[in-house]
Amino acid sequence: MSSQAGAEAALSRLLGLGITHFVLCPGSRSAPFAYALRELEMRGIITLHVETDERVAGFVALGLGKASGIPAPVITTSGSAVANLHPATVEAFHSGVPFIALTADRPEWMRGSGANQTTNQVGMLGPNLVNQIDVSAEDVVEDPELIDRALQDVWRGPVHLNASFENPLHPTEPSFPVTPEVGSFPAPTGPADDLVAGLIGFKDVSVPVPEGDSEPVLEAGSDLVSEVESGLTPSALDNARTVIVAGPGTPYSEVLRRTGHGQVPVLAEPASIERNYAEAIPAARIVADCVNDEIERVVITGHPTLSRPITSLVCRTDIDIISVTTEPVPTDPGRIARTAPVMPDVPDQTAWLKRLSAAGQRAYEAGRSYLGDELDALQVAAQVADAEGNWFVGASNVIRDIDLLAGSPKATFHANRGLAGIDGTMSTARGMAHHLGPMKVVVGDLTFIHDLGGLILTRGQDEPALDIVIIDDSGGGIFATLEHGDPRFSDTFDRVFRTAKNLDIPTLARACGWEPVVVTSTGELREILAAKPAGRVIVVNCAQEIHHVRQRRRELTSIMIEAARQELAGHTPA
Ligand SMILES: Cc1ncc(C[n+]2csc(CCOP(=O)(O)OP(=O)(O)O)c2C)c(N)n1
Repeated sequence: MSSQAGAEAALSRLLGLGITHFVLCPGSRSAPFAYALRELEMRGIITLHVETDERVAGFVALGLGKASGIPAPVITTSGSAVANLHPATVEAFHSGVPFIALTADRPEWMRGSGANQTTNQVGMLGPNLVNQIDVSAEDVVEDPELIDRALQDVWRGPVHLNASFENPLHPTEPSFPVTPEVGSFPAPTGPADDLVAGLIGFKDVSVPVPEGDSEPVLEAGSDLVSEVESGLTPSALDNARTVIVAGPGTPYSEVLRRTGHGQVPVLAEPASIERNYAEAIPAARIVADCVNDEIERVVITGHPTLSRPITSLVCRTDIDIISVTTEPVPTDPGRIARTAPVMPDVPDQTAWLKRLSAAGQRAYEAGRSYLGDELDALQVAAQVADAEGNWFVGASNVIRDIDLLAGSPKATFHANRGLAGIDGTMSTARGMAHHLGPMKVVVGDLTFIHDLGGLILTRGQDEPALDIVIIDDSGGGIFATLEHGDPRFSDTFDRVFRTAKNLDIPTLARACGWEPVVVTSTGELREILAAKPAGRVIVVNCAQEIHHVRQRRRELTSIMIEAARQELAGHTPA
């Protein structure tokens, strides 16, 4: 059953209930709703409101419901986006305003696996709800009236409809072959008994805890468990060709450091401490792609989620995957890993490490020479990758570009990668700066807009110096790198994915007490990035044709893959 069919069936039911205002926030998992809503907007059937910050979107929806008595569903992607609906949900609950949180989720089988942007959304807005349901696209197609049943009491407060979607998330057939009918919103049925009694009809929906999630899957008494847990014998693992895949997560790094490990290649994301280790492979995701067949064991540490090649590597079922974890949700998107409480010692694999390092270095050099002097999002990422000091990096393209373009970084990169939200980025950096000292932040324009409140400083309060670099490519460039950027979806792309804003950032920055700087050349960028943080908002105008940058990213990746392959071909396998 396609996700498209599920989204269209759900929206048809909402139209049937006389609901015609919808508030949409851009995202990837929610794409089936976005395409369907855009289609309904183009056919003149609904009024669509597009917002960036889900907290704002929640309140816009609250206002629509409050004024009309008819709920305006607010649609978000998965992850922390959903949590941002909480303030409006509790207000709707306590003021009895019709409100629908329509949130997209990962399929049930991915939940609890530590996969990107995957969390427990079911129950996240409760208990301040009159009802909540958790359905798949298939459920809705089979029984569309379950939407009506779930919304029976929506006239008196908020309902959470959590809908899970499988890939593909873009349309694969014509949308709405039969134009849906718009009905009228049913009159309230009168106070329900439980409401009169002061009780809320909250229906308990237990969060499914996937099997094998909480317990390590290594059998007690197995070599690895006993050796790892007791004495950390150096020979805990045999000499199978191993890579350590490292994501952000401090406890894991402590574990790594404590036990030490041999000369083993580390495929590390920028925000993991391991990225600054000598064993970290430049252009790791490119190298992972090229040597995938040669890898015999993967040890996962932290929460790596950034790239498709690494994700598919850690999901391989034909090799040994070990997830080193102390956290409740081990990263194991393939649900196949053995888990271990501390890093097992891996025997020295110096020749293998050299082979991968050489390939990574060659890919890195090829990538950097491809970039040239053009001022675009890739150029900013490359220069940040070469910078020094503490950087807080926004989710979306910039962290992925740094991942691709960093050689041996001198800087320490921080990021909110637990759920890869674009919320609270500058605010988190401000908090960290109180401990770490002056910092720099680099974000896309939507990530900046999402956290505008974080720009406003309280009079008389000490704040460590921060510089905020904004890659202004007029909206969510990342969506152009996905299927949604395909020219056949161009009618829809700008409106519901890219969602560019009319915002004069320098004026806004000045109004909030920051010094605005607009960068228009690669040379200027280099100069300003070398300066110490000083309360600046630095706008890098990267508003070239977004599809041009998409093309450049593709060319960059294939040039880097080609370079790595050449190097590997001239190098004897270890
Ligand atoms: C809180 C939250 N809402 C929505 C998303 C989905 N999302 C991921 S990237 C992105 C767009 C980011 O745009 P921008 O900051 O301009 O960076 P660019 O894509 O141009 O690199 C969105 C909306 C998210 N990750 N987190």
